Amino acid sequence: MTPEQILEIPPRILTRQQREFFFANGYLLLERVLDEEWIARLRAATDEMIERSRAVSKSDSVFDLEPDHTRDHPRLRRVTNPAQQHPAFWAYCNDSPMPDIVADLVGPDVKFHHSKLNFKWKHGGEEVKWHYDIGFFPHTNYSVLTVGTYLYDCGMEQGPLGVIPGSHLIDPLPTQYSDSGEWAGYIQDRDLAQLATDKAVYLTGPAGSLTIHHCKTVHGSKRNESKVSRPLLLNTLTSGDAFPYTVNPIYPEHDQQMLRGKRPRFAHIDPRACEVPPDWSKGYTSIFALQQEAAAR
Ligand SMILES: O=C(O)CCC(=O)C(=O)O
Repeated sequence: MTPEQILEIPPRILTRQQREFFFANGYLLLERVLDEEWIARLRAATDEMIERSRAVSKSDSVFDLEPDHTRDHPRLRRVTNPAQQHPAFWAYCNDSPMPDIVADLVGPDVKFHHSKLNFKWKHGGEEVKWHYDIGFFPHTNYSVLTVGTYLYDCGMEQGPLGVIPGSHLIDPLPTQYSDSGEWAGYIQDRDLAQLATDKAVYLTGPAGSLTIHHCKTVHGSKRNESKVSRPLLLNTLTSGDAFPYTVNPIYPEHDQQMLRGKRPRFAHIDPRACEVPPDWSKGYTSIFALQQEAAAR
């Protein structure tokens, strides 16, 4: 569906102004929209995941670990597919206001693509370089977005998500391959000049706030040198009529499950081309690992 068609449908939660802001700017910050019960449930599930990580000493398909992670001092970069690691994260995708908010932005048929729980641990949690998501998982159209959920207060010191307003309207966006033709997973320095990085907006907010970014919005985040870790739960959802045409890098068991509405019988095909990623069926680690490897090369 196009933004115009979506706006014709009465909203469930968002105001018309919020919906229009998202379509014009490619992001939205919704402060404190989750109630205490959801925050407590997601925090408890996160704590359980951290406990489980103590038994792991090397990154695997669930835990992406910082190099100095230990049993006594866990340091996680990411939990991959939290929605299949703990029922609370999957319940959040189905039973919370989050998918209804997404329906106001992609239309009534809302589909799950994947989830991840990014940490940015205290005292040095890593930077995420400027990139856009749709290059990791191209779809037949761009009605694809990611909802970030702050489980704790996130200020400037914790490395909040930063977005470049309006970058989702740039076509084509710069490549995410390096000059030597290898996948980098971020925009090369020389191309950053065409983007208004000086106008980046950093989405800080109290616990229970949501950040929403469009799949073409250029975004990234700085290191967290503070004394407080920054868990950020990310869920990528799509319009029902957006179908991926490359392998889902992290093979979630809930991939393509409808969260709201029904599965459309036809794909909506947007003619704007999207650069495709490498063949993820040959392996994928995480954006942190991939960006660090590419920068080291
Ligand atoms: O964790 C962050 O700050 C950003 C993560 C991100 O952009 C991603 O995982 O694609």
